[in-house]
Amino acid sequence: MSISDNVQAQTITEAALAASFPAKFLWGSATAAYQIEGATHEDGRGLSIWDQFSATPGKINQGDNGDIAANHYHLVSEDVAIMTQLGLGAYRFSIAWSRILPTGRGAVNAAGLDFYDRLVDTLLARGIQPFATLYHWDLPLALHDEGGWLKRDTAYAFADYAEIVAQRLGDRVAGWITHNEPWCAAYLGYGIGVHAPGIKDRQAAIVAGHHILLAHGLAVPRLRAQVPNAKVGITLNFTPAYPADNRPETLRDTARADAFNNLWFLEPLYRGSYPEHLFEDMELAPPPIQDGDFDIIMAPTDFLGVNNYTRSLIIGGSTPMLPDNSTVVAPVPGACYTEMPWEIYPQALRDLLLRLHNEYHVPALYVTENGAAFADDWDGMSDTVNDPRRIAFLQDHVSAIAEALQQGAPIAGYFVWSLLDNFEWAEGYSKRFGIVYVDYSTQRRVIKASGHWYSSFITAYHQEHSA
Ligand code: GCO
Repeated sequence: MSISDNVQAQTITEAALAASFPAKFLWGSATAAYQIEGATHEDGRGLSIWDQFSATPGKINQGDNGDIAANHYHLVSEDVAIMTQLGLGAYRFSIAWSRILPTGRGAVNAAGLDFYDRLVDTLLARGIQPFATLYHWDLPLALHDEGGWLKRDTAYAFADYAEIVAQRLGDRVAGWITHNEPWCAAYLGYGIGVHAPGIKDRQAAIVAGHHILLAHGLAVPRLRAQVPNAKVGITLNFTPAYPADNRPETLRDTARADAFNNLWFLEPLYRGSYPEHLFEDMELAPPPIQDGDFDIIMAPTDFLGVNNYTRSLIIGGSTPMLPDNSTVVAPVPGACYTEMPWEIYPQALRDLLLRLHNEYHVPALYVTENGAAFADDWDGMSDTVNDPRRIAFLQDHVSAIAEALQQGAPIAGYFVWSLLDNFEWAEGYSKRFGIVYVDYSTQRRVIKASGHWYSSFITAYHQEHSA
């Protein structure tokens, strides 16, 4: 049963939906190192900014941290077996920089590389394509102590690290994602301090963002030099902004929210400049841009990773618009929300994919994250967890992707966020995004009904395509 009436395709059957996807479309799921691995003090791993941030009182809900998380570091075989059972064709994970280079640069920790090497081999042995994200927010603490993303040098350290990983994992990785959601790393981490490293300085966010983009651009040729056929991309988060009415101030504020939330990182990558007026509207100065930076940042890539969970509905306020969602109408009358609480609006994903195709001519698109947090409850005995709202969410978003595909968007794969319930950053373990439930007291995994739904959908897809 669908709870959203925003997507027209709801009424077509699951088989027809599956059939509407092209051959070789990848059905996957995604995770990130700090959110699932645990083992933060094992096998030579260095500390990251998330270890420090989580250990700071008051930063994380309930004082949670990633020390144990979903214990994936130790349960990796079991977790890959679950992926196999689900029938996943791809798995997006992230590599913890400080496992590879405990102080961010210099001596390589062989045990760290070994862990990901084994993971990649195990995936390939099960026919699951590995997609590796090199940076999902866990900057080595030693680099932070030298200034972190506020320092240009960190971008060069990142490119060295990327090369080391590529040397080892080489052409076994199907897709390389340099950075995950630079917007979050920069703005949430440096601008408003709700994520590590907890700095509250909006000007610093602009600087950090520029150096993250630079890091991406420097890493792309280094990856290609190691792996000539590498498929390289970056993942951005998007919250499409819609106007709540047609008043000029609403349209103006919607455009501003769009520039801030969606274009800040997209435009430098694809157009070689920051959105016009972005920094002015934020009442901030541009970052320190050196000659040639945009040429580096615009290094051609093979795909764009798209993370999308919700939209924002903007109403032009009488108060000056601050580009921080402060004019978002909430709640939207009649809308459904996830636990985050984010409005469920699948049409935003369709519109977004079409926009990236039509306006930015992105060569290929992967939806590298899409999913929902709900308050899932396991009774401690059953062999599944009922999560009908997550099933509806996934169905509706898959339908939205099908529509974008039909209208020409070059979408090559879909990764559900997330495989496992995990450490949801400042929210700690209170928000469950998994299609697999994790009972944190025993580390037992229980495939939720949404996991079973996804699995049967993937089976239907293969049946439709083998005919
Ligand atoms: C994100 C992160 C994930 C989050 C997810 C839900 O990229 O924001 O990649 O780590 O857990 O988005 O908030």
